[in-house]
Amino acid sequence: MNLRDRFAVSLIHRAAEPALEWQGAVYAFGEIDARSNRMAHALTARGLSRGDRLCVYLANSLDFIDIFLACVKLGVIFVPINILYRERELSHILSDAEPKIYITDADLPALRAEAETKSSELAAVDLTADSPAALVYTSGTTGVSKGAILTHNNFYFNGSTLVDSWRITSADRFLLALPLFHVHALGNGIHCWLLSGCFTRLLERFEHEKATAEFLDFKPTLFFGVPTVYVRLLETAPAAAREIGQRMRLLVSGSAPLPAQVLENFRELFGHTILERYGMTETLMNIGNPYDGERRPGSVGFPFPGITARVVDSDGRDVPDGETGEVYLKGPNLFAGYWRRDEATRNAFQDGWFKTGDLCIRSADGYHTLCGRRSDLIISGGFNIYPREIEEFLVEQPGIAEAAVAGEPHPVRGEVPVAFLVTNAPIDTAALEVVCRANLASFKIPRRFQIVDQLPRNALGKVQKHLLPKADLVIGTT
Ligand code: MLC
Ligand code: AMP
Repeated sequence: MNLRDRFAVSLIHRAAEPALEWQGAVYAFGEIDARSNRMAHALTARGLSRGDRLCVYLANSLDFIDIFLACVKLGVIFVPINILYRERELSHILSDAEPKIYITDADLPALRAEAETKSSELAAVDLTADSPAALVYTSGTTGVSKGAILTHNNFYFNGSTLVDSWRITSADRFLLALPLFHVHALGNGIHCWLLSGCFTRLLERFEHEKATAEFLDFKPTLFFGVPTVYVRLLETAPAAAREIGQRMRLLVSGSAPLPAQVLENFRELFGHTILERYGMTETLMNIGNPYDGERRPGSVGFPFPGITARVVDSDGRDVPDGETGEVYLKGPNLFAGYWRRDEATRNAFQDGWFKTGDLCIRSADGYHTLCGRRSDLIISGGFNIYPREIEEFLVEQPGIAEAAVAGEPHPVRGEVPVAFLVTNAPIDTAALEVVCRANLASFKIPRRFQIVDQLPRNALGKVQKHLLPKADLVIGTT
């Protein structure tokens, strides 16, 4: 069965019930269905058909949902792009995915107008559970962003597993504030909404200044956030936090480590224990704390039903409980490979197990605790940053001979990137920041630039990032 058939439980069988609130207007499931059918005709008229790629560079909106559902129904491969990306990052994705259509804000008025004239009936397209539904770009340790091919069944398995595990029903009220261009909101958010039939309020983005008001106004029972969101919510006044907590059924955190102290402080303030889970673009959700039973601070819990996790040493042999190893995974959640990168796909697997690159310890009672990564990936506010991409950009700039980018702890974002530079001419770090801002997504801009005489390297010449000096902020011309 493909996703269109799966979504019918809500879009068709609950057609008259309220589905989505967007910018103050409420849309029934039947309207969401009809809108996406009309959009599908408009896209077909523009020449799109099954197997073609369509890129969107859009903030959260009803249009985003219309276009996603239209793609699902047509068998068009949906390629969401992070709206914080700049030209350099965009052009890589556009040349790699080779979309037939690329939609930005500027295209929406015309596309909407074209859709409005179309039929709200749509014939079925021949699709299977294994048909590709989306390419979601994720960077590898090489710094080259690769498109993870996610199938209809990957999304269905993930969504239905979460609906069951987290007891999501049509009685829930779901506040969806994360960006739809990543799998957290797309794979978990959209799919839990449509598979459960819960009523959802979609926000354009999470704005911490407005968060309390949104919670008090919408009265959600269900919420998904990244750790930065929960750190921000700790600023909520105690009376409001209690009121929000009383109505809430479940708050889930993922995409980056949730500090145990944040979980404890949140419990104190809101009276709720956040459920932390672990996922990846290539695998969707893997391991999660139990709905019933202990949600252990700092741990991500047990593999979801149907998923097998192993913790292995560098030779791929299982390590005993209590010892650190890499997480290997198997299950219907695993992606179908990287788009047009057979070698990278082969390297990502060993004997059918997906090698996550995440390090973990399993306790004797089966709880998994993540404790680092094989690569030097930085996660800032839930957005991934591959240092190599920034380093390559920095050494293209005049005066910079070598660059090393590392993560530095940050109280709200978790980590922020900082850059260490070896220069061969005087450089103006303020001007450098401006150049970075014009070319890289905002969360990738190094928060400090520190000039050093040399980078610490091991005998093989590899930079030893843990030996980089603690940075002092360098401002202005040096
Ligand atoms: C962040 N910014 C945005 C934005 N999110 N701009 C537009 N739209 C958005 N959706 C920019 C701001 O302009 C600003 O840029 C900077 O980011 C920080 O903004 P802020 O207002 O101070 O936000 P803050 O309260 O710190 O919260 C940031 C955040 C954001 C939590 C809203 O980090 C975020 O949306 N994170 C979610 C990422 C996510 O969904 N990851 C899932 C990946 S999937 P400037 O230039 O001023 O700094 C995955 C698998 C899994 O990992 O397991 O889920
Ligand atoms: P992405 O490539 O954007 O899908 O990010 C996936 C990565 O996010 C994983 O490989 C982990 O390193 C990290 N991640 C996701 N959830 C958690 C979590 N709960 N705790 C720690 N790291 C996490």
